Order: sequence, then C-alpha cells, then structure tokens
Amino acid sequence: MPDWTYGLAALGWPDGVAWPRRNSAPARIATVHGSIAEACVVDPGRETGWVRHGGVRLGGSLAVTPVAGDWTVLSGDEVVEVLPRRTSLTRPSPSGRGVQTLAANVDTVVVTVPVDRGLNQRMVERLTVMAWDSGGRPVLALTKCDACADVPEAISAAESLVPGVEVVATSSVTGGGVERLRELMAPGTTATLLGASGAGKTSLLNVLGDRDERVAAVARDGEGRHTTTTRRLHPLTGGGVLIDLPGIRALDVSAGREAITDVFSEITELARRCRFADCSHEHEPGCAVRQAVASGRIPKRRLDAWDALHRQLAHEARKHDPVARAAEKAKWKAVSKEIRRRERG
Ligand SMILES: Nc1nc2c(ncn2[C@@H]2O[C@H](COP(=O)(O)OP(=O)(O)OP(=O)(O)O)[C@@H](O)[C@H]2O)c(=O)[nH]1
Ligand SMILES: [Zn+2]
Repeated sequence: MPDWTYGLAALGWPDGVAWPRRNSAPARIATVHGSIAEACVVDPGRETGWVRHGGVRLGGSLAVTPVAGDWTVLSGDEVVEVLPRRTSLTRPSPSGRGVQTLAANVDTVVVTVPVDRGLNQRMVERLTVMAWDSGGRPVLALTKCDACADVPEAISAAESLVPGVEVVATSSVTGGGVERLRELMAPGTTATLLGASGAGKTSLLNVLGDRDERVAAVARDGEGRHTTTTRRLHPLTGGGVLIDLPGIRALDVSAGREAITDVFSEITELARRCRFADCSHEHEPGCAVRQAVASGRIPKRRLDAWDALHRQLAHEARKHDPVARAAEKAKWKAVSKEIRRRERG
C-alpha cells in the first residue's frame, strides 16, 4: 500500500486518522475552474516532497462540486469522489438561490478586521457569525495595529462584541501578533483569513511567510518549466495549511441561528429571563433584554445588530423554504386584497 502519511500531514490531514481509500491517491483542492481544478496531490515518494501541485479533472458523476479545502479521491488525474466535509464556510449564493460554499474543512477561521480607522463593529459581528456558522473556530485578528492610536481600547471593544473569541492584535508592518497566528496554524490545522477587501489579508499572508514552496517546485509544464498558478491553498512550513479567500462584504454573510446565539451570548443569556420563551425583544412585556438596553447594560446598537441578523435569517429561510415562501405569498395576497377592498371603498 502506498505511503500517503507525509503528504497528508503536510496538507493538514488530521494526525492519526487513516486515509479512507486504501489504493486511491488523496488530493486537496486549491481552486476550481469549471471542470478542472488545481490541487495539491499527495505522492507516495520523497522525490516530489510527498506533495505535488497540479491540475486535476473533475469526474462527471461527482455528487458535489469540490471547493478549496476539499479532500478528494483521485483515479489517475481525475477526481472521482469528494469526501464528506467536516466544516464548510458558506455565504448566500450571488445568484440569490441557495448558498455558495467558499471553503471546506477549515478548522480556524481568522476573521481579519482593520483598526487603523476605527473598528467596524458590524463587520466584526457578521464575519464572526459566519465563522461560527461554518463549524470551525473563529479567531479575531485586528489588523494594522501599528496605525491604531489605542490598541488596548480596540481589543477590549472587540472582545465585548464577540464574547469567548480570542482576539489577536496584529500588524504586518511590525510583525506583532504573527507568532500567535502561527501557533493557531499548527500541523494538522487548516486556517483561512476571512475579511473585507483591503483588510490586510495578503500582507498578513506574506509575513506569516514560510509558505512551503517545495509544493510548487514540481509544478512544471510539458517543457519542464515552472508554471505560475493562482494558488489558493498554502501549505505552511510550520505544518498548517492556509486557504486564501477573496475579500468578502458584510452583506455577503449568511446567518445561522446558533452562530448568532454564540456571538450575541450576553443577549442569549438575558433572553432566558424574558417572560416569553419566544420573545422577539421588540414589544413583549417582561422583556429582560429591552430592560438591559434601557438601563444601559447593553448598547442599543448591539440589540439592533442582533435584530438585523435575525431578520436576515428569516429572509433566507423564506427564500429557501417553500412552505414559508407560500405563507409569505398568501400574506401579501391578503394585503393586496385588503388594499383593493379599501380602494373600492
Ligand atoms: N499600516 C499598515 N498598513 C497595512 C497593514 N497591512 C496591510 N496594510 C495596507 O492595507 C492595504 C490593503 O492590504 P492588503 O494586504 O492588500 O489587503 P487584502 O485584505 O489582501 O485586500 P484584497 O486583496 O483586496 O482582499 C495595503 O495598502 C497595505 O499596505 C499593516 O499591518 N499596517
Ligand atoms: Zn425579550
């Protein structure tokens, strides 16, 4: 049986877990273009450093289209199976229907938010909700701390927005916080940087540096020249793997009920003391959350942010759930009927 162990480890496969397909080579997807993909292919030999970067074809009978981070099974240079995902980072599909998976099997989602021009609270909350929703663990990296007047203040503001999430103050100029991020990207870990365009992801990636270039060294074209490929999956010499994602806008975030509960844990906690179990914290009597806002214990914007995410959740549920959509339609039908009735006097 071929020895995949070294290559699997270099690509972030969990230690001590056997590759489930004895005789078929593993490949981890870096990026997909239609029916072909760039992948890190595990080799059983030392000649290629155990891993080679190359193009693979996507078989026609795949149940799911692989995305960056997916573990796949090869037959020759064809992907014949996509292994079940441990985690998936998703957002509402740009087409307006369903969700789009951005990356699979990410353990640590490093939410990157710059603090050089103040902290965008909404961005912090929304991206962290998205990170929790993936099934991975969020870490909040405040970027560009060298250009922030009051870093301790930024850290404590951030901590109050995402209770229970580690906040790391970073700068790609001074290298601050980079060591901690490296620790979080230890062997067997797959991480990604999730943030808006301009948040400083690429700069951070560059100082995290030590990408394992041995993987690229064997990517050659027919004449033996090195080919330049748009790489999205970076094996780090420290042992972890970093998936490079394009920038994301706050609006692109998909909300999950449990993830919102995690990010807004102080509201979740207080809601247990509301008189009604399904309190919307809008108008019900005996609402402990509104009381806390009135007394200044919770900032009003925090409840507004919670509310906005729940509205989005309901909106998405209606879009994807035919029953809810039908109910919504019926409601509007009744409304327009009522309007017509009034118009007729
Ligand atoms: N002062 C300071 N500026 C930074 C730091 N990191 C990045 N920048 C600047 O912020 C800008 C955006 O940085 P990028 O690393 O390109 O941001 P990005 O998130 O990769 O952006 P996209 O590629 O558009 O997704 C650049 O002008 C960087 O020079 C930092 O730590 N300190
Ligand atoms: Zn309430």
